[in-house]
Amino acid sequence: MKNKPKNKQGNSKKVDQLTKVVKDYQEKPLTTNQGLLVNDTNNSLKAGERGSTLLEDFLLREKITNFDHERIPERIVHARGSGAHGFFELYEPIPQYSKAGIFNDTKRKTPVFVRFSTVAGNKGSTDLARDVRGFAVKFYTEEGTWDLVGNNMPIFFIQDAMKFPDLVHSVKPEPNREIPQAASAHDTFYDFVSLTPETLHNQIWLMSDRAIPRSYRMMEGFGIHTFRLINDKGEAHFVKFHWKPLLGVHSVTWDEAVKISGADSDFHRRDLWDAIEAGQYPEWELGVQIVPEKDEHKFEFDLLDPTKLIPEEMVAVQIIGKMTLNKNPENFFAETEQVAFLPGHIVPGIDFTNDPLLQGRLFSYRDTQLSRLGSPNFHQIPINRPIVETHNNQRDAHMQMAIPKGQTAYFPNTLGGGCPHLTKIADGAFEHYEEKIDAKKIRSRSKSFTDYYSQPALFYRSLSKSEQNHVADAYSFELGKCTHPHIQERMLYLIAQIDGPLSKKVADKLGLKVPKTVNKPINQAIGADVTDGRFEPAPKKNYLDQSPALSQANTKFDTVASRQIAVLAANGFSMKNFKAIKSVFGQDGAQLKIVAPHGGNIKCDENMEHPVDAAIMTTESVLFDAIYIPGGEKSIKALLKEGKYIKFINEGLKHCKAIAADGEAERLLKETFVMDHKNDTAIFINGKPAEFKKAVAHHRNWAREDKVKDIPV
Ligand code: HDD
Repeated sequence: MKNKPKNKQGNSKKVDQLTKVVKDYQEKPLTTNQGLLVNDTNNSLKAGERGSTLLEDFLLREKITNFDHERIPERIVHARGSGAHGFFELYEPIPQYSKAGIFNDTKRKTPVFVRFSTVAGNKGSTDLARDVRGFAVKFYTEEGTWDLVGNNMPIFFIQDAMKFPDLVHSVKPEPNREIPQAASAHDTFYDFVSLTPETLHNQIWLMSDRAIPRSYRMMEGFGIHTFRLINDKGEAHFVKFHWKPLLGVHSVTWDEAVKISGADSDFHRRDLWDAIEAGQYPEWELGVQIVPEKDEHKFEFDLLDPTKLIPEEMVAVQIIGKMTLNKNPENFFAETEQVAFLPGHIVPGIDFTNDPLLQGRLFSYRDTQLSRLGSPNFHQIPINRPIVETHNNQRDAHMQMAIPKGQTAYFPNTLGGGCPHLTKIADGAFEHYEEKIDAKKIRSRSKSFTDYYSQPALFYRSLSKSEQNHVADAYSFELGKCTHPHIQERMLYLIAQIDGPLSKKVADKLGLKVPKTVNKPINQAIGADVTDGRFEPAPKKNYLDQSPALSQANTKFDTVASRQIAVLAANGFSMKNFKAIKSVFGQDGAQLKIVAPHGGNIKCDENMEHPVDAAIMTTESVLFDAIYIPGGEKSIKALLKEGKYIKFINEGLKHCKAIAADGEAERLLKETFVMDHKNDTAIFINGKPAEFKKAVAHHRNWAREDKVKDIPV
């Protein structure tokens, strides 16, 4: 299925459209909003030098008014995010499934704008919170805009949009004291989660490494809901969308996440920006899982239930195209903040299903843009404009940017020549899929949605040993932050339904016992979705022993592209050693960064000057993927004088990173715990640069983790 196009760059139609409204301020005079030239923007107009300020001062009023209104409401969820432009290319047409132009024309380079985000934190919160990551893609297609508004986890917490405000209110800072920021580790979240067992699947993903990614560029993306693809005969297939990063799926440790939040809370935002500026364009392949309509009921779970995934081992992911992000925004506010994603934005060839979460989302996103962006004309903001022309009779409202011409703003009309006119479906108009519905109006939930335990258990079973340990640690941390034992116990009971030993492990850390039976309050809680108890959880099933695709241990480990390698060096470092490493890593896009005792330049032992990338006082080991220490007697002596280098190396060791050292660098290692782990497969003392490179591509040596628990950093 793969006929991969070359990664051609260049401006997309969307970027060309945006370029027309980009304002360049270089060599331009300062003016007012009305175009008056200004000669003083430092002093207000006063009655006398020390006198009171005059109301007449329109320059002051304009400047201050604008400033007073600079902020718009932040997104109620996903407030903190980062975006980039790029394009999507199709490998091979899929007309048998969809008539969408984007899925049929391999010559197209469909422009995209992507926004990644955390969910719970405010706009200024840390990138490294334990959280789901938003993965929202706006495709500017020739047939109109399609938004695929997904996350980096393939399932969601709740099954019905009706519960979204409750979910969000429980995870957000508690309303009486606005604590904690960007964290799920608190009573209200676990109070809600433990009373709402449908959340358990997404909850265990939240405890996994997926919730602390190494980079936005190293996460998968998922459309989550089952959507429909419609072909030109009007036939439908169910579909789930997957984004697979070409760099593989990688995460940091929780200890690192906490420390990165202090050292650089913009870590993911900076990483995305820097990679694009460096020409290391992030890429994802788009995959589809296709299920024929006739197979809708063939699964052990309901395809309309957004808390369930279709294991890739049951329905393969077919890779159909690739997305490349190749341009940073010109202005954060105008583009990343004002971009508005709506799951309701679809194009002919793509349609919805009756997933009750999706159905509610179709209302919520348009509604929220009205308060966020202030007008139903938000589609006229440059980043939100489709690349095709729009004409309709919605001509007024706040901030109309165009001048709609003509006497008529209604349909049908004769006075406007019948325009804007309708288009036949055969000529490309959108047509809803004709789904047969014969139903009673009912406020309830399908019984087929009551299996809360099978898939969290499948997920946990599919993880590697170290991933499982991380889940246990994360539960222990999060529940350890809860102050009410009844909430902790309710959670332990539910975790035990997923996996007994896991719950026991967490209970031991909390100093509690796993409740053996469900007492009445818990029973009622589990049935709390409806009062008559019809929704008792279904017994746990095992329809698949393991799904290897769910474990990050089975991701790609074949590249060092854009990996950050700290080179610990001072004046007199060995050029020969450094050159050997550089020649192995350089051509594959790894970033070797000199971390020296001071800023400016340092000299190597061949007396050449080298720019320092970071002074040790400004950086931390958690900001790097690996550590290299070239020899050079003078250099090592200087490093030995700075205690922070020892901490730097010990931390790298504890976080299971690859470490290489040559020549005199061994003396520095003797001051660290590295010498106790000389036989570790990712530690190289006077080793081969090519082997070090392989270890860096492998991301982490998780097998080390249990052996370095005693290192006190
Ligand atoms: Fe949502 C934003 C993803 C369920 C209501 N959501 C938002 C964003 C992402 C998601 C990535 C940020 C978009 C951006 O970068 O601007 N949301 C999801 C996913 C869901 C989901 C994958 C389940 C599968 N969301 C969901 C429900 C509701 C909302 C059930 C309401 C009933 N989401 C919103 C919102 C936001 C939003 C309040 C806040 C800002 C915005 O829409 O534009 O309307």
